[in-house]
Amino acid sequence: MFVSRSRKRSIDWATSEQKDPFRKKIKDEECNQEMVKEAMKQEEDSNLIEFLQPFPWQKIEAEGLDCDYALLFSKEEADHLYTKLEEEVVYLTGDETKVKVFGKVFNVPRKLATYGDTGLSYTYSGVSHQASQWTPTLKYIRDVVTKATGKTFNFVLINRYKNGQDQMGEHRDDERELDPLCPIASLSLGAARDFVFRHQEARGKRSRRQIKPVKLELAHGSLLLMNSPTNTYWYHSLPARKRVLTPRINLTFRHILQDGKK
Ligand SMILES: O=C(O)CCC(=O)C(=O)O
Repeated sequence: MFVSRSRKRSIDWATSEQKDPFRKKIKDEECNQEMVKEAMKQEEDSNLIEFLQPFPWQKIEAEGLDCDYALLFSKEEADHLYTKLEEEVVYLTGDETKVKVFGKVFNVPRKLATYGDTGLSYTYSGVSHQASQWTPTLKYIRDVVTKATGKTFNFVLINRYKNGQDQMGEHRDDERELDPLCPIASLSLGAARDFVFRHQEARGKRSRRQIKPVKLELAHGSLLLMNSPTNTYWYHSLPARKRVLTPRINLTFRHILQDGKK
């Protein structure tokens, strides 16, 4: 897989067995196993440190809104992951591509796919989606996101926008099955797109309060963490943008509670 950030360590395997092949063999094998374990642990630790350090997180805060944003992947890595996802991800078809809003059924203006741990499903805008098994690239990205955040995720919702005409309307990710303590980790690949948060009391013409929307541009290779309680108070959307001519893939990693348990 694509592990350009990890440093490879080498171990000197030879030595003692060559010097005394019979009497020391078993002892040396035990010793080698210890060395392998230690080397693997060091490799894991060094990967973790490298993933935690290279990118500065940017804090985005407002009343009831708490997000973190960082460039997780370099352009080269992000290009590679985008290409792999284009090969691997199978998007939903038929009724599963529809959403129900106030009892009416609409086609979604983008493509959707759902992957995750076996047996998980997620009800999104009134339609339930079964998780397909993680692909190698999705697993890799999930693990990098886990290393960067210290959180574990068992599900990913994938949205593919063919160009700026595809979009996502205002909504909150506040479904009952989502673990409220786990942030939603949103990874973007492809065309940069505007992303808008709007406070629930500042929506519409007759809104009760005047709270400025929070606007960001989600870049290629970026990760946005929506921490609690953001999705309680703020709606988010990905508005249409005519000037955007190329596709974008967005992955929102989530932690779904199985039978109401973490
Ligand atoms: O594509 C995006 O950045 C928006 C995704 C989103 O809002 C969602 O999955 O709930």
